[in-house]
Amino acid sequence: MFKTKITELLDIEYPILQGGMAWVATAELAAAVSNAGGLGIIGAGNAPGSFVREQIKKAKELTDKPFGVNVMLLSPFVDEVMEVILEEGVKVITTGAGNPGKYIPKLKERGIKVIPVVASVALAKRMEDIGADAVVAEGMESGGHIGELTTFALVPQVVDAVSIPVIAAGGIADGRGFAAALCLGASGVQMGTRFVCSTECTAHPRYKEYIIKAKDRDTVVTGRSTGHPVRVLRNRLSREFEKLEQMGASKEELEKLGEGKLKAAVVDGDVEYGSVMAGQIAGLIKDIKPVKEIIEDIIEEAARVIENLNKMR
Ligand code: TUI
Repeated sequence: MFKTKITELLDIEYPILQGGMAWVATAELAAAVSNAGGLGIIGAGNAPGSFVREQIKKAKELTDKPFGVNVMLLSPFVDEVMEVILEEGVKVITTGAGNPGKYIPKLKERGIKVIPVVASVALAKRMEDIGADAVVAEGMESGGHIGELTTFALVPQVVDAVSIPVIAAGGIADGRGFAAALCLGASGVQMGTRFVCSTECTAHPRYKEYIIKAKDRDTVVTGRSTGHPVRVLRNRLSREFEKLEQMGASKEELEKLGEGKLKAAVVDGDVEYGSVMAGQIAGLIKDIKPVKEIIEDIIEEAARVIENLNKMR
């Protein structure tokens, strides 16, 4: 029922990608998503090439299915991570937080599928022009580094502007969101926060619980003044960040405050003074369940929702 250009392009069963979240999207989570019929994606984040190589090797042991790597373009290790991706024969990459243009020719030459995450029509078109296989159109409902537009406004505009398949991201965590994304013209979805709250996700239990406890208005965007806005769940760190930003703190001061804080939250479970990146849809997520169940529930609910569309009107 949900065969799309994305299931075909990536040779997967369901058009569901797992966001390549730094520290959170480990080989274990990525392999679980791929084994369940989606596309699992290892998050390279700010990690060096050697760490990414280990993760790729581990994922290869855990699944025979295709999986991807997300390259965070603000990382100081982008060049070596790209080298590792070429050497390890990774089949698909996504990129985030920037323009991957200069890397695309070499990746394409080696037959690697390139799917940049974009937050605007202009970047989507540029990516199509230089050979991207698809784009993820990510709305500002997402967790972590975000753009300006909402998913509902961004996705149909990107769909109309490019001919390559579009994957919707931001604010999607159930079958209704999945079906809505398809209605907007997307060929698939990418979800982050929903997969954090999975059994297989290796993030600290307190990180997962903080998402489960979150209500609709519990995320805030910090770092707008630095040019790198980041959506997180409100806590002591976000309040301190906001206070410093209001006082007109320099970019350097703010960056220093943020240093190591994502790891503190994800690995050490410091949900008060760590950076608990999560999307606005956190308020909808009420349980931690196996990846396979998350995906199957979404597909089942979406099928039901679509079938009921005519009856509801
Ligand atoms: O990249 C993400 N989400 C992320 S990256 C990240 S790590 C980080 N930590 C602290 C500060 C900054 C990053 C945490 N979450 N999502 C994909 C995404 N990319 N969302 C928005 C964009 C984006 C925004 C602007 C992509 C390109 C862009 O402009 C580039 C251009 O040249 O126009």
